Amino acid sequence: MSAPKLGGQAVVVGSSRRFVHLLDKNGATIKAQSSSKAVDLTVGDSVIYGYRKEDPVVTEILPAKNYLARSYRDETKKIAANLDQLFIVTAVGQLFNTFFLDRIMTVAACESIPYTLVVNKIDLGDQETRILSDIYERIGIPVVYTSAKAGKNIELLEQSLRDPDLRIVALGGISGVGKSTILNQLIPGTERKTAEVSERTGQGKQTTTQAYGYMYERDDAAPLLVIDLPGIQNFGVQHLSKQSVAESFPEFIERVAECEFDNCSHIGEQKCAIKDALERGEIAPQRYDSYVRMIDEIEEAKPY
Ligand SMILES: Nc1nc2c(ncn2[C@@H]2O[C@H](COP(=O)(O)OP(=O)(O)O)[C@@H](O)[C@H]2O)c(=O)[nH]1
Ligand SMILES: [Mg+2]
Ligand SMILES: [Zn+2]
Repeated sequence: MSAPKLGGQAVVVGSSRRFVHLLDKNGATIKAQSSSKAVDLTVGDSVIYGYRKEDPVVTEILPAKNYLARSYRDETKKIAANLDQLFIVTAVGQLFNTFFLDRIMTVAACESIPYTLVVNKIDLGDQETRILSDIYERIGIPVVYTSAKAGKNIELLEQSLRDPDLRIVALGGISGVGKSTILNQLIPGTERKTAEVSERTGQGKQTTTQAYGYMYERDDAAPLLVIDLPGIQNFGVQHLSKQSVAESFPEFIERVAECEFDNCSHIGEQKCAIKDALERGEIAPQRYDSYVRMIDEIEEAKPY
């Protein structure tokens, strides 16, 4: 009889109906049984696993420093855990959806997850998109322009991934903006892997329906986990407080001290620095609309 196998600490990189896919400290993949403990696991979670006879099982979930989550109906759904950086991917043209971008930025900011906006498909021409992306540059959000198809400026992303403090990053955005194409530029072969995973879970091969993490090898630092997030269209924010939504807008924070009331909602009040700045054209109307829509959604969910 062979010696009993030892477990240890690992990171969740994906899950299917019966298994959770883990990555141990040496970068080895472990296919663990889904136990009752593993039910609420999120990609990016750190876990302790052990062996039940020969089979790896998750025995403990370690506390996460953050969760990227969204509201869906009355539930809060976790999407990824322990993110050190979120690359919010968009594309030139119709896919540049400011409502979506502002929502995912708010959700990230509320969990203190730093984010970067990636404007992809610049090979298609980006004149009109520049007007929109400038809005984000002006309020201090880092913006990177790429063409994953032409391999353009991917090195700028690679450069930011070299930061040794990064352990887990994610690519988020609506379907079709080029997340998987970017990922495949960063880590060649992930397209194939996505297909293999999908086969196992019995889901469609083309669309990424679940988050999945891939190892990115770095010369001078520990390997980095890059999570490809599913192309979520509707980022519900009902789980957030109105206060934290307002605080997630950098262009609001620098002006709120000038509002007449400390608890100004920046919507109905007469003397409001945010509305004044909007009027003067210093705050983008798209951003203000996003804010009002999020506040409305929270008030509809909690009408008291
Ligand atoms: N023109 C152009 N097309 C791209 C670029 N990046 C991705 N695409 C295409 O956009 C479509 C969606 O890409 P995909 O990576 O699957 O997007 P995802 O849904 O965000 O993962 C595919 O047909 C890609 O070939 C790009 O930089 N330029
Ligand atoms: Mg994809
Ligand atoms: Zn105000």
